[in-house]
Amino acid sequence: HASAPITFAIITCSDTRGMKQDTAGAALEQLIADNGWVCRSHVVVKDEVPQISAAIVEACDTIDADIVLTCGGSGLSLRDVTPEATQAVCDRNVPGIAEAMRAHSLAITPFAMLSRALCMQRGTHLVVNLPGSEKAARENWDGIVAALPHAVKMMA
Ligand code: MTE
Ligand code: CU1
Repeated sequence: HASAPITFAIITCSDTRGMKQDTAGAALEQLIADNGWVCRSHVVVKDEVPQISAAIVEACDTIDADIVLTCGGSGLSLRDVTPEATQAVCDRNVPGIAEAMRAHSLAITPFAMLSRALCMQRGTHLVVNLPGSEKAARENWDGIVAALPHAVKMMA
């Protein structure tokens, strides 16, 4: 029988955007659906470590999403704390996914090297930091989407 669709949660991290302005999160919802996968939740939180970490824990432990996509807060501004919030609640680094995002993105813009994005496991859940602009989020998704089904299969 066909395997169950991969489940996702989206956490947009922004001081300035609400759900209405979150075109990157909306684009990710559409990309998930286009693949026949399921987005179980989509929230917007402020650029604060406790809020972001709590949203990641809820997405993994309560919502039980296979893959948690954070969106934004991975740059060099001192307000960008999404990687730190990710590291605080995850146990293992998966560097190849972040490397793949940056390798793919560097062919598009040198600004890709300014991403501090992490990809980490929290148990059998995968947390991926994506950038916050819609264009950048789409391009980073394109760089990793091919490996996501196998990643989820390996964590089962
Ligand atoms: N990656 C791609 N593919 N395209 C982009 O336009 N923008 C970069 C980078 N990665 C970009 C990208 C920029 S300008 C920044 S500051 C970092 O992602 C971090 O973005 P964030 O702070 O929105 O998370
Ligand atoms: Cu930037």
